Amino acid sequence: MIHYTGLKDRIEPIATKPFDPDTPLATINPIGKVPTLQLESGEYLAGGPVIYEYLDSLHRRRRLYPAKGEARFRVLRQAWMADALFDTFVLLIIESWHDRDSQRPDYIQRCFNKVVAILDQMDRDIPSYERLDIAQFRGIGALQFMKLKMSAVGRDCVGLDPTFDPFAGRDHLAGWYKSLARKKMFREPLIRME
Ligand SMILES: N[C@@H](CCC(=O)N[C@@H](CS)C(=O)NCC(=O)O)C(=O)O
Repeated sequence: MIHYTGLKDRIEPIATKPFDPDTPLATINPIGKVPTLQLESGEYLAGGPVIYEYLDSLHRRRRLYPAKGEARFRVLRQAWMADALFDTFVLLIIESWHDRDSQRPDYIQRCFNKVVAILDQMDRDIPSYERLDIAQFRGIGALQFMKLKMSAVGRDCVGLDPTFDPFAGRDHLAGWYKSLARKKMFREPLIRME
């Protein structure tokens, strides 16, 4: 989104490890979560939904958030689904940090069922996607994150399949992802995720 909005030179990316107790993040945002955006005024904004809408108010290209009406709330719901994919996958990552003996298989399965349900919903939504909007940006981001982490999470979490392919059997999702993810603006994250 930063590339789309042309704001790259106005934002300084700072890599941080939010779960590291020594992260200075909490001195800016008391709940210590990424994403956090510190403004020149010293004020801060926190959370993807808030930060992305703020950034969308700063550029001169076509807005990624529809201003009003049905389109706005459809896109907000789709963006929220994409966010939920990211959030649910983070829960699995956290669970994968426990020894296998102390993991909760029911909880892992519950989270993974949600991941599958979100992928199915995205697959159903895609035929009605129109021009590039915030839901599509968030969807690509969540899927890139999932692709990056799936094999490790699948290997380390009891009951998951590390070879799970989010695109298998989801032709709309696969086609849409393939056509967008190769675009330059989606291939150049501001901060490389590990
Ligand atoms: N969907 C949320 C994600 C926020 C989130 O869960 N961030 C995690 C990423 S790992 C975090 O910073 N966790 C640190 C913590 O919970 O202390 C958003 O866009 O704001």
